[in-house]
Amino acid sequence: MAKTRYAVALGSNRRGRHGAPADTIRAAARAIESRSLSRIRLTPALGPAGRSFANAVAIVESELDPAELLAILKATERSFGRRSGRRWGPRILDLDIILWSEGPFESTGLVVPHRAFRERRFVLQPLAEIAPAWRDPITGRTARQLLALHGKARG
Ligand code: A4P
Ligand code: MG
Repeated sequence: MAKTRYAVALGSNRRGRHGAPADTIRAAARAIESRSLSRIRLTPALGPAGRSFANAVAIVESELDPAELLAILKATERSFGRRSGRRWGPRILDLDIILWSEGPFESTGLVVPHRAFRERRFVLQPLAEIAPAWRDPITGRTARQLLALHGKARG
């Protein structure tokens, strides 16, 4: 396959072998050979995860399909020390595929675009920063529009 583009969301709310959450995000962006990384923001935890998160979005170019890329992301999470455990639990590193340049993809539990990204400011803000014109293939809205709508929905 020719090179395709991905938007990958990175999150961390526990120290790991690479240091504090923001250092973990920077090291993870290098590990997945991302072309560009948004600013890293500290965001309050959504849900019962507790400690606040460092969050960012990276752009990755790859010939892999989404299922193959997810396998690499999971291996990276493991190499950073994340153990599988409670969903939503504190984690050293969480890597989610948000968007793929080739459109929607679904296979064995993997859903792209990520099901929840339109409701998550901690994803929309960095996404709109590094890829404002990227269009969500489901709603037809750009990242910038989704961020603006999110702001309105929350007043
Ligand atoms: N999966 C399905 N679609 C995708 C996708 N597009 N990208 C499946 C990645 N994975 C996808 O994920 C569980 C399974 O979801 C994967 O094996 C894959 O087959 P996981 O990463 O192992 O588990 P998780 O991270 O606990 O679940 P998930 O759904 O990724 O959690 P969330 O929804 O990401 O929530 N608050 C702030 N402020 N910032 C955060 O980053 N993150 C969470 C985690 C909660 N609160 C947060 C943040
Ligand atoms: Mg995840």
